[in-house]
Amino acid sequence: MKRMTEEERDKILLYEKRGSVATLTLNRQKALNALNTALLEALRDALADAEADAVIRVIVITGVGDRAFCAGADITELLEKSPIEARDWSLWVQEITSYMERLRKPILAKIKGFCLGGGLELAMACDFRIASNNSIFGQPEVNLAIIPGGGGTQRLPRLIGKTRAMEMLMTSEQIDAAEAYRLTLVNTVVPEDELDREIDELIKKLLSKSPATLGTLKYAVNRGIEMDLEHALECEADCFGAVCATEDAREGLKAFWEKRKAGFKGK
Ligand code: CO8
Repeated sequence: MKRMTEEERDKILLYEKRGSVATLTLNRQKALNALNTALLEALRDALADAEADAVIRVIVITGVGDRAFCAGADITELLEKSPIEARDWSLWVQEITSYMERLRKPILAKIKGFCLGGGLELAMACDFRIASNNSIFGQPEVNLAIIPGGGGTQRLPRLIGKTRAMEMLMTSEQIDAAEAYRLTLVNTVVPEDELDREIDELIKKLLSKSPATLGTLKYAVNRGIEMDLEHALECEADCFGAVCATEDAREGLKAFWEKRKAGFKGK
């Protein structure tokens, strides 16, 4: 597949680094930020850049404008795919969402407006979903006589339970932010004008922790949750041992003992 130039990527995805935070903004406002291949490629490349940049400690994914975080996969592009191409594309999208879960930095979805189909699949691969009260969530694929292909059939039941997930998937029911919060599909719902402040407060909390510890914690949760309990607990113990070997853990434990604020270096 042809690699995009930086200039092309800048148009379809806004990628901004400020201090320790990288913000990736889906920038297809006229198409309600629908995910086409070019946008997904740009997203994957920006995530890889943010992962490799040691200064970056938190990643925020959002959509441009007030109407949509993302209205799903680009339907015009889907029309052109043969069944084999569709299967390969689904696997490729799943690789990106699985990569987001493996990436050892917290990823926050900042959601306003529609968060549908592939958009919800993208949000579900993030570690936090912070939504404005005008957000709408759903997996409307069956209305198009297709099914989710970016992890929705698996991550939705894992996040909210099989009963309501099956209902949302089969009926294409769209739910508002309050219901999404009730189902624990999102972490927080706030009025739109408080969204930035809410995100900033969360980022502040995350930046006060050891980045190495948060990375290992994310790994333990995302790896362990797919294992049987015996192996998951072993995975947790391995991770526990690994963080205890860090300078930050030494500093954290020592600072508690010395009744002072810890200073973490990410080592
Ligand atoms: N793809 C392409 N274009 C879109 C999409 C989309 N998913 N959604 C909206 N648009 C475009 C519209 O075509 C329209 O363009 P134009 O102005 O040129 O006609 C523009 O965005 C604005 O949309 P509407 O005029 O429809 O705005 P409304 O306010 O009337 O409706 C809705 C908003 C309800 C969000 C409506 O646009 C809609 O239903 N969109 C489709 C939602 C949908 O079905 N999403 C699922 C897509 S399939 C999918 O995601 C499968 C995932 C598989 C793999 C994972 C990939 C990441």
